Amino acid sequence: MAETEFAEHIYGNVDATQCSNLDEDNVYANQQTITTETRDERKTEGGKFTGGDTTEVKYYRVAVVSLGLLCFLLLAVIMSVGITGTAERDQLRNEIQLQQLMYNNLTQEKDQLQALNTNLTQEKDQLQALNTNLTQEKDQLQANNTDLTQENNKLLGIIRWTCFGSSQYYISSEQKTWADSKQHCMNLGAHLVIIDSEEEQRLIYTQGKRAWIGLSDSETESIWKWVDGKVLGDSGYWMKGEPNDTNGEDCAEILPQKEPLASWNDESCRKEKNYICEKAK
Ligand SMILES: [Ca+2]
Ligand SMILES: [Ca+2]
Ligand SMILES: [Ca+2]
Repeated sequence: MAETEFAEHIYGNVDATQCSNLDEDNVYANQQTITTETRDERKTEGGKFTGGDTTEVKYYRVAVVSLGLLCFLLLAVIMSVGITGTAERDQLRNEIQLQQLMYNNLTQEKDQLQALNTNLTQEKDQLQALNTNLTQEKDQLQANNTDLTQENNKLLGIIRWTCFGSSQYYISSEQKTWADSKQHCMNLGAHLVIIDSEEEQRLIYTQGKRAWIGLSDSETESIWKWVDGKVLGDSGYWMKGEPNDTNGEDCAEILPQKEPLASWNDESCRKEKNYICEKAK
C-alpha cells in the first residue's frame, strides 16, 4: 500500500462529525488494524516475511550500533593519535628551532673568535717586527758604543802618562792659559800637578818644558795655594827674586833651565803655556 492510500485509509475510518468525540482508543484501533494489514501484505510479498522478523531487526540494529561505536572509537583513536602526533611534531619543531638558534649563536661566536684570533695574530706579528727592529737598533747602538769606546781608548792612549811614586803625570804638548790647563787636567780625571816633596820637584823639573803647575795666589795676593786648597806657606822652590807679582802675576810655572830646587816663577795667568797634570795610579 502506498503512503497516500495508507493515510486515506487511516483517516477514512474517522468520521468528521465524530472528530470532537474521537479518542485515542479509536485512533490506535485503526492503527492496529492497519499494522496487521501491512504485516499481512509483507507476508504475502514473495513469502519472505516470517514471524521472526522482530529478532532480525534487533540484531541488525545491534550490529549497526556496534559498528557505529566501533567507528566512533576508531575515530577517537585516530584523533588521539593525530593530536599526539601534532604535539610531538610541534615539540620536535621547537627543538629543531632551538637547535638552529644554538647553532647560529655558536657560529657567530666562532666567527668572532676567528676574527679575534686574526687580530691577535696581526698584533703578535707587529710586536715581533717591532722587537726585531728594537733588537737591530740595540745591536747598532752597541756597535756604535764599541766604536766610541775604541776611539776613546785611542785618544787616551795618545796621552802618555809617566808613573812616579803613587802618582802618574801627563805633560801636555799644547799650550793653554792657567785656567784652561786646570780644566783640561780635570777633564782627564786629574789635576794640575801639586809638588809636595823634593823628589817630585826634581821629577817635574826633569821633564824639560816650561809649564804651569797647580799653584796660584789669585784669591789672596801672596797667599799661594795649591789647586786642592792647601796653602804653600814659606816653603817652595822659587827662583831668586820670585814671586815678584810683576803686573799682577798670580799663577806659578816651572822653568827647567834653572836650578832644580829653585825653578818656580809667578806669571800672568792669561799667558798660554804647557802644563802638567797629576793623578793617582
Ligand atoms: Ca804631587
Ligand atoms: Ca801675585
Ligand atoms: Ca814673576
